[in-house]
Amino acid sequence: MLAKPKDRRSSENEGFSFPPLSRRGFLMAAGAGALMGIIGCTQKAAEVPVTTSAPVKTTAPPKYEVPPGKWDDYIAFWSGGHSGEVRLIGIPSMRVLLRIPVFNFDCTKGWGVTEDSKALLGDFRTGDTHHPHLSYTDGTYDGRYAYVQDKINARVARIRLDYMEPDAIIEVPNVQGIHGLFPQRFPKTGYVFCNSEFQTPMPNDGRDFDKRDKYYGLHTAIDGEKMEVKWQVLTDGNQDLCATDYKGRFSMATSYNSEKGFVLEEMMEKDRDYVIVFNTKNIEKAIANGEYMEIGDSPVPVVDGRRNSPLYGEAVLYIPVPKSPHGINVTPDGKYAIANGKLSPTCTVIDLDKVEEAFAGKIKPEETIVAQPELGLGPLHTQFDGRGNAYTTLFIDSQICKWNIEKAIRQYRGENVDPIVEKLDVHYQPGHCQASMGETKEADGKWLVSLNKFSKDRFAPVGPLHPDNDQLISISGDKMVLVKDEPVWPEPHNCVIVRRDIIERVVKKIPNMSDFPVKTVITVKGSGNSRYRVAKRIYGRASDDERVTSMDKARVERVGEREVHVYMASRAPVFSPTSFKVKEGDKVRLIVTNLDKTEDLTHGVGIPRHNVNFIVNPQETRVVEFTAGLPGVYWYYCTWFCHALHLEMRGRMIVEPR
Ligand code: K7E
Ligand code: CUA
Repeated sequence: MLAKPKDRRSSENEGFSFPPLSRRGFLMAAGAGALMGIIGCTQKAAEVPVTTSAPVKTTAPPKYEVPPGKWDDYIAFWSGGHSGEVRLIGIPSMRVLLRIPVFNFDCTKGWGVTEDSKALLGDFRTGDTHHPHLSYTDGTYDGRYAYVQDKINARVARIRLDYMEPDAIIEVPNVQGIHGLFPQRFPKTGYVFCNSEFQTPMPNDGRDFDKRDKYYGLHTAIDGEKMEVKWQVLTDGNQDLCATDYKGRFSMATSYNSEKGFVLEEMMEKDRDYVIVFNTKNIEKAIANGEYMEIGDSPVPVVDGRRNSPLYGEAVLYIPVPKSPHGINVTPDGKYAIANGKLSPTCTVIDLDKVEEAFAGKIKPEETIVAQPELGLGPLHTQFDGRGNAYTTLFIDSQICKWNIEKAIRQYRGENVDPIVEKLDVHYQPGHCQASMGETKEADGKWLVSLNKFSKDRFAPVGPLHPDNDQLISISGDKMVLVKDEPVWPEPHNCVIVRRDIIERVVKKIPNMSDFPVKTVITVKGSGNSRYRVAKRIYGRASDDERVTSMDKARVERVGEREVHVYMASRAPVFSPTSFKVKEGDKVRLIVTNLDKTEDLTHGVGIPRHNVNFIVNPQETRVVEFTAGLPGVYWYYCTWFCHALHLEMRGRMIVEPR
């Protein structure tokens, strides 16, 4: 396995340099003022000619209001940032339709209260979601699942789209800072790939903590159907954002810390970082040939994708790009991957067929680059309208830059063309932007949302914490038109905008008795910091002894000296039983079945002083366990306004002295 590196493997030599930048150059060169911009100041550079939404007097704003009673054309999946949740938002109205607790504790639903959700969550009650993406078949959404990562605890969750609830949460071994996540787009998902933004010693067991060169990142492939960690690839440098191609050949990561720096200055030392491309087939082949290692006592096969690895050039390729790239996005026609410069004012356009040639050893990694348009300060993420245009957020310039991809390629070849079509001011400092169906081959070029990190003075003041500002922009005409500001609870990073019909055809309006989370299968592998936990929920039909099938079958069963099972039913506006007795210190297992069959007829159960608060949708059964507290009467009541007599929907838990 120790072959001599082939020519192509050493191609990213230090001598390679980029064409000189004509205008403002790298941020570092632009000085401390520009750098301040990155850390939140609104310093604006005024040298680039700008068109804004202001002069567009002739274009009537497109219709974006959704009248009362009408539905949105799109349902978008929004990340919730450090709230740890995922939100569903209608586009173009931007109405919030649903919040899906994922990694967080949520007392609206009782996420982290019910036994099924506790089993999924494991030890952690906090998360940081950045990148929600849906499962694909043949390059577009198939309506099965959404996936989202948790940066804090290096986890990936899957949400069932028929049920709009997480049904699996898995930890990723030996990594920290799961940031970029992207599902395989072709032929289907398939793999869900995710990146470790932080590098750690491998294994991370307290040795080597001070040795910079011993820190690595791991690119992880998860089986998105079975929710199992399949393999990992060890890389030099960190991995930030993630993308996949439309032919099932590659996954990709931007790497901004190839320096392996611990602190900011070290991370920004070099003028060049990388897009790391992972060749799925060749990695699978290497694993089949036994060319892998294991880290710590995690059983996951790890392929060596470092630059001095014999597998370099086969399993992985490092494409040099300017300083500290951030987002990576693939055009809907599948031809190009676009790496966003962040500290460079450019985007780098990589031809994915040429990447295949580079893997075949025919060309060098840098020869896969076919354009590098200079767009403005702080390019972070790019989107597409399906008509050949790209839309790049400029964080520091606080703009969306619309540019033409083919023109950028011609310019790179030396033609005198300007790829920039238009720039639109946004307010302020956008991270991601997302176009309707923009992450699929069906990008339809109707709407673009700019997810701005700062709202500044756009909304009435409400205290030191400001909302973010997500702005809706019409991109269906020749000009971009800003149509709406929407304050959002901090802080979403990204969203994907999905056609409504894709969701409408799968989502359940009323579950049935077989939609009960009957059990959660938990597997724990490895140990120490290589330990990882996989929790998968199985839905099915609860047996008749596990729930209540009619109001008169509600019952209380003492199953031991210190344990009581309470089988409760709800039908608006009553609970059955209307009271039950337990003893101080009893472990109480409360099983509640909502017998109502009407759409919308959810009930809630709250018990004072016992941390019990959860909902049960029509026909569902949910289970909560708690310990009975001090002797006394505790009124349990319905928390969900379900009926004219909702306030009367309550009963007494009587705790007797032991
Ligand atoms: Cu740019 Cu986490 Cu997608 Cu935020 S990342 S912006
Ligand atoms: Cu049941 Cu309110």
